[in-house]
This record gives sequence, structure tokens and C-alpha cells, in this order.
Amino acid sequence: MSKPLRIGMIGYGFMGKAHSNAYRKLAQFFPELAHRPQLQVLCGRDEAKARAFAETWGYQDVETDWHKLIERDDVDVIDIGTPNKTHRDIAIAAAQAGKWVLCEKPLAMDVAEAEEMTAAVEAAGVPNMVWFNYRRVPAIALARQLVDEKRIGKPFHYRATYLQDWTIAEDVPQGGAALWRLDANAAGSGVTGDLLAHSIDTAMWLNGPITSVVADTETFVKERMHQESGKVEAVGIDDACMFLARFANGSMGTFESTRYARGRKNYNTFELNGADGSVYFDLEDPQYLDFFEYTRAATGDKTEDHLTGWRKIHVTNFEHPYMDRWWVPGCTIGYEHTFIHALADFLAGVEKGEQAQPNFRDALETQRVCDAVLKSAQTRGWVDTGVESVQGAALAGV
Ligand code: SOE
Repeated sequence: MSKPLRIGMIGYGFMGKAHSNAYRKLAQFFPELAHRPQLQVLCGRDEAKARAFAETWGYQDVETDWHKLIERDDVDVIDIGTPNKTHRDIAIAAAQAGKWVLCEKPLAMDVAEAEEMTAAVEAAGVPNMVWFNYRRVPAIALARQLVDEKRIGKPFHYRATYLQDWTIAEDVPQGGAALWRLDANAAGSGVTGDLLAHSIDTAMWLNGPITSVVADTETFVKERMHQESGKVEAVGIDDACMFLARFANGSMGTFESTRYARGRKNYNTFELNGADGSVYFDLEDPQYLDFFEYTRAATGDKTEDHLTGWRKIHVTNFEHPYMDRWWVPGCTIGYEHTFIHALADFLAGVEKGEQAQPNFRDALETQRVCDAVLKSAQTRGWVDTGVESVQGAALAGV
């Protein structure tokens, strides 16, 4: 028996599109799920833009004030696709109204907000999720499968980069529509919350808790025109951030992120090196997972001989995560599919009575690492993250 799930989407930007597309495609590709998303209400401050978006995507109605959206009894889910500074108030009000709450990453501006938000959804007992979509790239899910199958063995190193280049020009303004990510008052931080939060989420999912960090950050362009005030204002975000990390399992990590890597558009990579094998992934080549097998998991045999080498796995076979939902082997899928997978996993969890990950609590742990990174960059020393366990993390090396 199918159940309509009436969506109230807040935001009509990049993420409004990505999430709306997931709602529209879910039932066709995951027909076994009972919940059927219905695009009910689109909420955005600019009425003309909200109406145009609602018409394009097929939303039934429009609101321009999120409080009104939350009051409506014809909406089951509040999906937050707005700038980070608005997440806290919307999420708490939505949870208190008994709505399911889905939120774009990063969960909050800082740990204090993330704790309040997590407490609110848990007290209300409402299903919740944060859209860390990269866990749902089939090749990244395959990396997780290889860790679970103990093909990596005792982990030694985790190496992540997340590089972009869109803020190099000094005349790019900060603030306002599309550019709020450059405004510390709207975003909370720069690359740490926007890009490294993804890398940290993936890292802790594959390799367990990050327990301490030491970081350095830089703001290359110190002043930019603010689109809302029309004045040149100091830039408060980190344009680049690098940090060293210690994982609870004894392995060491390096993380690097910037928006000043000329030519890198969305270069999100990681490599995990263990005693028995290694995996490497690059989002600019997302259909592939590179795997080096030293020890065969099934037999314990070592494979180091004249044929040993990295294997480039084209992750498009029916046996690969999520790929039995799509086309025939060899046909690729893309960025937008990761949101459909995230939604499908979330709803499958709800239908089984389980909390699907990553939920607010998982995103709170990621926020703890982000805050520790920013604190370390200020104090110029190692900072403990306070993360002791991460729900659903792979237990590499255990
Ligand atoms: C930043 O440019 C950004 O849009 C992030 O906010 C997204 O989360 C990332 O996936 C793509 O890059």
C-alpha cells in the first residue's frame, strides 16, 4: 500500500533542484518503497522566483514564510535547502510541529546549534536526515563494502582533498543569493563547513571517529563587496584549510580543501591505505573505484607478484551498490542520482523502523570535527574533537 509523503521544500537554489529531482524520481526507480513523495509546497522569500520554481518542478502551492509552511497540516516533511544560518530555527520549529526534517549539509553554523537541533528531533521522535549525498556515490559505497569485507585490513593512512576554484577573482562579491557561502554570517565558515564537512562525513563513515586535529586556514582575499549592504566588507570565511587528523583506530589522516585550486572544479578525492589493501576515489572520475589488493580476503593469500597492480573498477555492474536500479552494465549515472539514493535509503530505514544514516546525530559528530578544525587554526595546536563513536561507521581494521 503506497503512502503519500507531502514535501514542503524550503529553497529554490542548487539544492532545491537536486532534492526536488530526487523526490520526483524515487518512485520509478525504488518502486518497493511504500512512501511516495508528493511535491506539495515550495517555500522561498522571493515570491516570483518561488512560483516559477514551483511551476517548473510541479509543486502544488507556494509559501514565502517558512513559519507558515510549518503550520500547514498538508505537509509531512520539511526539507531545508536554505543558507546555513537558517537551519537551526527551521529544524527546531519543524521537529516541534511533528514534521519529518531533512536538512542540507552542514547541519548548522556550529556545534552549539547542532546539539540543539539534534536534541529537538530526538525529543520529537521524528525521522531526520542530513543530505551528505556523497556516501551514495556507488563507487564510494563500494569502498565501504570493501572495508566491511575486511579487504583493507589494519588502516594506516586516510588522505582526502576537496578542491574548487570559483572564488579566485577578487571581484566576486560575498553574501546574498548564490554567494552566501562566502559570507561568514550566513555560512558559519568557508571551505571547512562547505567542503570538508563532506570529506569528514565520508572519512568517518569509512574509517571511524576522528578524535583530534591540528589545522591551518587562510583567507586569501581579505575584503569583498557585500551584495546585500553594497559595501566592501571584511571576509570572515576560511578560503583554504588543511588539517592533520588522528582516527580512533590508530590511523593518521590528512585533509586539504580550497576554493583557490585553479582548474579544480569539484575535486573530491580520498585514499585509504591498509595492511591488506588500498582504495582511491576521485569525484571528477566518479564511475571508478581504484583498489589495490595485497591480501586476498577469502584465502589470506598475498598477491604481490609480477601481476600485482591497482585495479580500476568501473562501478556500473548490477552487483555494485545501487546499480541494479539503473541501466545495463557499462552505462553510467551521475551526481543527481546520489540524492535519489540518499532519499531511498532514508525511506527504507523509516519503513524498517530504523534510523537511516546520516541523521542529525551523525552530522553533529561531523560538526564537532569542523569546529575543532577551526579552533585549532586559531589556537595553532592540536584539539580533541570529542567524537567517541559514529553510528554506522565501518570498523576498519577491527
Ligand atoms: C560548493 O561549491 C558546493 O556547491 C557545495 O556546497 C556542495 O555541497 C558540493 O557538493 C558542491 O559544491
